[in-house]
Amino acid sequence: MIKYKTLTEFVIERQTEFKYATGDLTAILRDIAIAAKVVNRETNRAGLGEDILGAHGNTNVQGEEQQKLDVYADNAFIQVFKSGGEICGIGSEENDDYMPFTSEISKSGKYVVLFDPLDGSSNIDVNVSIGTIFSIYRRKSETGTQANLEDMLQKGADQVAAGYVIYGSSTMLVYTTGHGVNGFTLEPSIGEFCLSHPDMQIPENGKIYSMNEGNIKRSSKGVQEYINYCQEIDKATKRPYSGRYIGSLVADFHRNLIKGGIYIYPATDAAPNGKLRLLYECNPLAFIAEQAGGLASTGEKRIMDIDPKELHQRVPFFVGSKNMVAKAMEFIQQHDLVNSNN
Ligand code: AHM
Ligand code: MG
Repeated sequence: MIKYKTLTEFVIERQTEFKYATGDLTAILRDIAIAAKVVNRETNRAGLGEDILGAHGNTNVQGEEQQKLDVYADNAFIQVFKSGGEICGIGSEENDDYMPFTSEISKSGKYVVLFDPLDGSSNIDVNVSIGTIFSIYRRKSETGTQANLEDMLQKGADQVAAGYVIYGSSTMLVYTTGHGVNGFTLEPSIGEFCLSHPDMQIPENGKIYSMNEGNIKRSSKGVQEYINYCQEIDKATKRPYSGRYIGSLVADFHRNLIKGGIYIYPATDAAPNGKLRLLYECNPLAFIAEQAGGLASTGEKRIMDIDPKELHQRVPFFVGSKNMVAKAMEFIQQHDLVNSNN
């Protein structure tokens, strides 16, 4: 019989790497894994019923149509965080405001979670991979009180853990606590996430670029020139690179993490700060990218150094292989920033 190492066994084995109370992280990741399995079960049967598939009828705070599974996943994660006792409040991409938990046990929780319950949810109806992204911080407010906005608006550099779940051809949970990145695949026959991708490293160079090129004419000169560069023929640098864009951030990020590549969601005329949210999407993936040896930038600034000003703040996002992101930043520097500084 093959002996798998389960997520829980792994976290317990490595819990001294987590500088706060041992056991806390184990409990939080256990809760995330439970909610992920529930969401996984629903996404797997998404084609089967009108109760799951399609639009919910509401729009979220960003004006985007919510899918039924968005709402389902949001509730599933909130439920486990509420009852776990380690989390004192959450911020979710699907909710207008952050949510402090009011029970005594939750008020004694030392952590907050910022998350996107179901990213790429416009892909559900067409059976394309989607994901959950999460970011965990120590609270700033006093233990025993209700969580406040300051607990939520923390720099990415202050994350104590972050990760994502990809509901793909298999379901995986990938996380970091700042000591490398490890990936676990859900073994459906035993219902456990098992270590399958230890110590994940993103190749320094890659051959894949991922951007919605439908936006290219609305993008800055620097972005246009970088995409031109990706498409040029040059044997020495193995160009042209392959264009791969699923339109599901977790799936695009996960592929590039394994194979090497760059994902770009730039500022455009229509979306001057880009589309992706700093707290729910960019910070957690930036933490993972850096821990795997990659980079994450707005094109100008390290993502994890940004001081968030609001919950649903958006930022341009360049993430992936170190040398590819550095190259893209050279183009931005040369064509966009130099001009804007004059
Ligand atoms: P969502 O959080 O509403 O699902 O939006 C985020 C998604 C990402 O998964 C994906 O990379 C991007 O939006 C795709 O946007 P676009 O269709 O503009 O390329
Ligand atoms: Mg999202």
